[in-house]
This record gives sequence, C-alpha cells and structure tokens, in this order.
Amino acid sequence: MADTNVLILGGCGQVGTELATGLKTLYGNDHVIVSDLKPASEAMVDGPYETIDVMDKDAIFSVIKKHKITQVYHLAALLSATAEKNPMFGWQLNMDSLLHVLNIAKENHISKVYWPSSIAVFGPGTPKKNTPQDTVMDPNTVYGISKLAGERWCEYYHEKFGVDVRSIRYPGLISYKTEPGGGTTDYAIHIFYDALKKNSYECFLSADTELPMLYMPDAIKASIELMEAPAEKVKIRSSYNLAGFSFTPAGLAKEIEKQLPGFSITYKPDFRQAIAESWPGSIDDSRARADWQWNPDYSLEQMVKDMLLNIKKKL
Ligand code: AKB
Repeated sequence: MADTNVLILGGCGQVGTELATGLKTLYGNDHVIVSDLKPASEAMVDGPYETIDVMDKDAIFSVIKKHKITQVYHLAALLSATAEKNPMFGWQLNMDSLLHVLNIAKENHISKVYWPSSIAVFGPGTPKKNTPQDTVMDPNTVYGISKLAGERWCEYYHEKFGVDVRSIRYPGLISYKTEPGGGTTDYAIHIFYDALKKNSYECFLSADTELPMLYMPDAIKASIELMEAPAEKVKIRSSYNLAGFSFTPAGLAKEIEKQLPGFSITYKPDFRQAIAESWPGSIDDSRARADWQWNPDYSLEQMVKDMLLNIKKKL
C-alpha cells in the first residue's frame, strides 16, 4: 500500500500545531508536511515545512506533487471576529481556498480532505438548546456564511464527484499550546492567562452567554478519528455537530475559582457579544457518536485543571 502523506494548510495556527503532533505520531514525522503563510525561518516546526498562500491553487498543487500528498487537512481561515472586520477578504479566503482544495481532490490528485466547519453556521433562528444536526441555519456573520456555503460545497463535491471530504462543526476550542486566532470563543482561553497572572479577568462577553466548547486534545482526537473512519461510516458529508461541554463565562469563572480562590471576573461585552448570542448554547452531537463512535475524554472540570497546570508551567 502506498504511504499516507499529509499536508496541513494553516498548520501554524491554534489547531494546526497540535494536529501536526497527532498526525506525526500516527504517520511519522516525514509524512506530515506542515504549511502556513509564514516563511520557514519563522515557523517553529520539526519536520518538513512549506510556505503556502492558500489563495494560490498552483502553490498548493505543486507542494502536493512534490511530497506525493494523499490527504489534506485544510485549516486556514479567517475566524468570526476577524472576518467581521474584513468581510470581503474573509469570504474570499474562506471560500477560494476550500474550492482550490476540493478541485484538486476532484482531479484525483489527493484521496481525502479534512475541512473544519463551525457552530457559526447556526444563527438567531436556530434552536439554542441541544441544537440538532439538521435544523434552521441562518448565520449572520461573514464567517458563518462562509462556513455554511463551504459545507454545501463539500456535500456537493462528495455527491457529484465522489470527493472524500470530511468535516466537523467545531465549537469553541480551548488550548494552551498556541494562541487562538481571532474568534468569539477566545475569551475561554484568555481567562486562564489572566487568572494566573492577575487573579482577575475582564470578559468581552456577558456573564450568562452560554456556548458549546471542546478541549483541544478532544478536538484533535475527533478530527483524526473522523479521517481514519471507514468511508461508509461517514454518513454526513456536509459537517458533523460535535461538542464536549457548554458553559457561560460566569460558570467557567466559578470552576477556575475552585482552583484559584479569590479569582474574580468582570464583564465588558463588545461587538463579539452579538456574534455569541447568534450561536447555539449547546449541541446535539449524537450523529457523530452513532456514526463513528465519537466520545470526548475531558469534562469541564478536567479541562480547567489541565489548562491551569499547563499555563502555569508556560508562564
Ligand atoms: C470562533 O469563535 O470564531 C471560532 C469558532 C466557534 O468557530 N472559535
């Protein structure tokens, strides 16, 4: 059997850095090619690295040929808060780059594609509690619109051209290894740094804004498990609902306070409050559980303890 060679686009971001580690464990260092916009000299990676602008289809294609790539994990995107500040660029980057990868797969140069969608595909008309897989989708952010359109493209390329594309609707992802990249859920990471530095945090969302979240080790596990699942088990080709737990800023602060007595939080909602309010509070991920046996390892309490332990070491 031919080797599996993986290319990660957007590989220096919050998800990419940790996904690279997981994939290297699975396939070996030389079989995972990390790429990002940064030049190699600035990228902190062990193993093969390529500088790629995902807007440039030829650049993606030539790296795919050079390294005999069989699978692409396409993570490069402008997230919710950043895309609101630059809507046209957000739309172009998120759409064009996905279509480049899907077209390369359609032309049979690669056999599998992973592309994350997001809870941002939902909108104000979506049921907020235990949001079902199939429901009203009326996103009102550029990011959400681009992710919903991307989901439709993924399903279209699967149905019309047989492209083996797989996707998860990421909730807020919490991690400590790499900075988050301009999302609305980023508060749930910043809070840990400020808690350890100042024992207080000023939150840009209001106290009772509930959002679905997932700890990064579970996000990496889910992404790789979905890609490794036999094709017939992957019954949804738009994108799977997935989550670990849900909390509000006040609820997270309470958990942190159990570990750091005296920790306090204040609230100063900004433009991200409206984005958060348009998203679900909790997610029904029963299809992922049934189809490819998704099951998260971390509870909220375990995540909080692990984040504090690791960020303390970092600081
Ligand atoms: C964001 O907040 O934009 C992302 C997401 C939920 O997709 N973390």
